Formats: sequence, structure tokens, C-alpha cells
Amino acid sequence: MKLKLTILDIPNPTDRKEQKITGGLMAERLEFGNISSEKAMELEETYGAHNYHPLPVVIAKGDGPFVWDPEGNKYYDFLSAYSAINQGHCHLKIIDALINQAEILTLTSRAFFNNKLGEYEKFITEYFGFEMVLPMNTGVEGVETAMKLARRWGYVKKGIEDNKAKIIFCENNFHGRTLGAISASTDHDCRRQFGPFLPGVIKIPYNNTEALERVLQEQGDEVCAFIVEPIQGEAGVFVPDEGYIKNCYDICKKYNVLFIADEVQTGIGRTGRLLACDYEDVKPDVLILGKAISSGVLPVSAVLSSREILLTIKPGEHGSTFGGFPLACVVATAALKVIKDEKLTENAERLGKIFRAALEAIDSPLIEIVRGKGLLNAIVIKPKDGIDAWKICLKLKEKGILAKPTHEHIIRFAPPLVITEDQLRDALARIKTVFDEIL
Ligand code: IF1
Repeated sequence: MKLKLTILDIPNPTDRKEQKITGGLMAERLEFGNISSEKAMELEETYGAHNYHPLPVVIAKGDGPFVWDPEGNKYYDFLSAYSAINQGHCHLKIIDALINQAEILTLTSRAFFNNKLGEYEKFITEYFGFEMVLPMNTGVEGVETAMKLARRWGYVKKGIEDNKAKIIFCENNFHGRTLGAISASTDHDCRRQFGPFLPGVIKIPYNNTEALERVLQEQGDEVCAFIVEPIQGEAGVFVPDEGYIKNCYDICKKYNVLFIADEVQTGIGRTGRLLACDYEDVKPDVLILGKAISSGVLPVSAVLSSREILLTIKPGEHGSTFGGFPLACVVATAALKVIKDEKLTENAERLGKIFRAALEAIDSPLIEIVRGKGLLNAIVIKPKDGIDAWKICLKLKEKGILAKPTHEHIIRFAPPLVITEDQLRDALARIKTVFDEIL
């Protein structure tokens, strides 16, 4: 018995291999399920908590860089589930791995060994060049794990007095939604009326090495870690000055502080390097990965580090029911192989340059600046005549491009890394049309 999905008529893997996508955006009428976009939105509105404000489009199917709504309209996905779908929607090899393993074994918990975890741990540590991994599920769990690990290392190895350890974060960061992560946040909406927050958190400006050095001069003895995104995603794809990451790393070494990179969004090829830290030849003491490890098929995150650091956590002191579950191990292995086999990192670097150059060439008073690296890019919008990022995104949707505004004035563009040059140029033409027509 093969896995059967019921809402839509989703073909089994053998059929999928035979199925070809023929061009004709927006025109394709596929035999899609039993629910209209309108109905789907109404149900979410009525029965789901209102913790999101989605663009009014319902996605019912995905394949590579494309998604379809229930009415059969086809779109380029320029969000990729916030960079989780780097390998493209429903990649055959990854879905095959999922289905095959799902028929054999899914979850064991870590009360027992399982026959997939060790192999995966060897694979992922060698893949990223680390000694050990601690597997978790969501990105924010990876961040929480790194925070606990940093504190533990601070007490056991650095000799910080008990309960005194501090962790440095950057302003305008995004590390997730748990109390730990929002304790580190400076975003009003993320924090308001959720306090009290975690003590021992220091916040400094991003892209400012002097600020880091100053704090460490004053309080370095009690600081166990500096946690940073190599490019700030939620801040609107803010790329720091060249050398920032390397300089921060060097300063951390000087004060015996762990340099921890949150590459949940920037990792796995997205920025045109396997890791964004690779641009500056920095190997973090602790690396946090999530999202695209599994190509967005399952929640899979990982905290990679050295034996010396990871072994400070002992049995029974940290974990999760799902972390390292066999299904995740198999899916993540397949998804990481796809990145290398299909040279997706190289594709991201090459197409990223084409993409930014083309956006910069659009002559519109609405475009203030274009920035990014690889296929993680954003346009900063200068609102004019009531046209803001949200309205532009609605217009982009009409032209077959799905993108999401962040902070009212920024539009992020992050297509799956499997997008081809022809597809990218087609998408660019659509984006240009929107800017040409909207004012
Ligand atoms: C949402 C942003 C992206 C992340 C980094 C950890 C996490 C994330 C660097 C947590 C998650 C997401 C989650 C998503 C919005 C989103 C986001 F706009 F908020 F900043 F991607 F750009 N570290 N990022 O970016 O990972 O626990 O969610 O798996 O809806 O909150 P998670």
C-alpha cells in the first residue's frame, strides 16, 4: 500500500515521474480537489487561531518552483516557505525516500536506538564538516538547544559562576517564537505582552563589531556565546558588511566565547554557498540548521558542533520525542544529497546575480534598493501614492508570482533553488510588468 493523500488527487510516485509540467502559467486547469480557495480561507479564518495574516492565495499543490491554487492557477513560489523548499516542491527523490521509509518505520523515540539515526548523523556531520550533531525538529528548537548548550559549556568549560551565564544577540534578529527566542528579540510585535523574559540576554547592534568588542571587554568573563544570523532574514534580508562575520568570530575567540551561527534560513545553498558563513571562511563553534535540511518535507533541525562542546550535555538532560526520528533521517539525507547532486548552491549563486542585476535595472520610483545574496533577495520599497509592499505583492500574485512582504516596506524574493534561468527570466519579466503598470 502506497501513501494515499485524499484532499487532492495527488498522483503516486510512479505517476509523478511520468507527469510533465507543460508551460502556460495560470491557464492550467488541473483536476483539483473538492474545496475552493474561498472555502479554504473561510475555514482557516473560522477555526484557526489568527496568528498569521496570509496573502489571499490558497496553495493546493506544488512541483519544483511552482505551486497551484485549487482553481488550477499556477504561480512561481518566490517564498519557498521562508527558504525551506530550496530543493523545490515535492522533489521526486525526497518524496520517494519519505514514502519508502514511511512504510517501514517512522518514529521510535530516543528510548531505543534506531537503524537510521547513526547513518544520518555520520552523513550530516561529514557533509558540513563537524564532529557531532544533536538532532531536533523545528528551527527554534535548534536555537533553544544552542542556547542551553552554550550555557552548559559556559559553566562546565569556561568556568562561569552558576546561573550567571550571558548570551549576546543582535538587534532586529529573528530566531523563532519560543520564550527563549523572543527573549532575544527586539521586535515589539513578537514580544508585547509575552513577558517576563529570560535573563542573561544582551542585545547589541547588528553589523557593528565595536559593540561586540565593547560588551566583551566589560562582561566577557560571564558571556558564553554570541548568536548571530550571517544575513538577517526577518530584518529584510539585511546583508552585513564584508568581514563582519569573520571579525565577530575572531573577537569571540579572543574572549573565549562561542560563536554560534543561526543558518536556519541562510544555510543549505540558499545564499550561493552551502553556508553563508562560508563566504568568510568561518566555521562556527556551533551551527544551527533547519528548514531546507528536509526540503520542507518534515520539520528537521540540527545543532552541529565539536565533541568537546556537545558532550557537555549528558543523557537525560535534553531531547525531544521526534528529534532524529527515522523518517526525518532518511528524508534529510535525501534532501541534502539533492543539493549537491543538482548543484543547487552553484545555481543560487549564478541566478542570484542575474536576478539582482535585473531588479536593479527596473526603473521605478517604488524601488529604493535591491539587496541579497544568492537566491535570498529583497526589494526595499519606497511607498508612493498609496502603493506599499502589500499592494505590490497582491499585484505580483495576479501576474503569477507569490512573494510576501516583511515590515510593510520590504518584499523578499526567495525562489526554490531548482528554478532554471529561463524560469527566472520569465518571473523577472512578470515582476517588471508589475512595477511598470502599478503606478
Ligand atoms: C514564521 C521571518 C523568515 C529563522 C531563523 C530560526 C527560525 C527562523 C534565522 C525559527 C524562522 C521564519 C519563521 C516564520 C517566519 C520566518 C522568517 F520572516 F520571520 F524572518 F524565514 F524570514 N532562525 N523563520 O529565520 O525556525 O522554528 O520557524 O522552524 O512564521 O514565524 P522555525
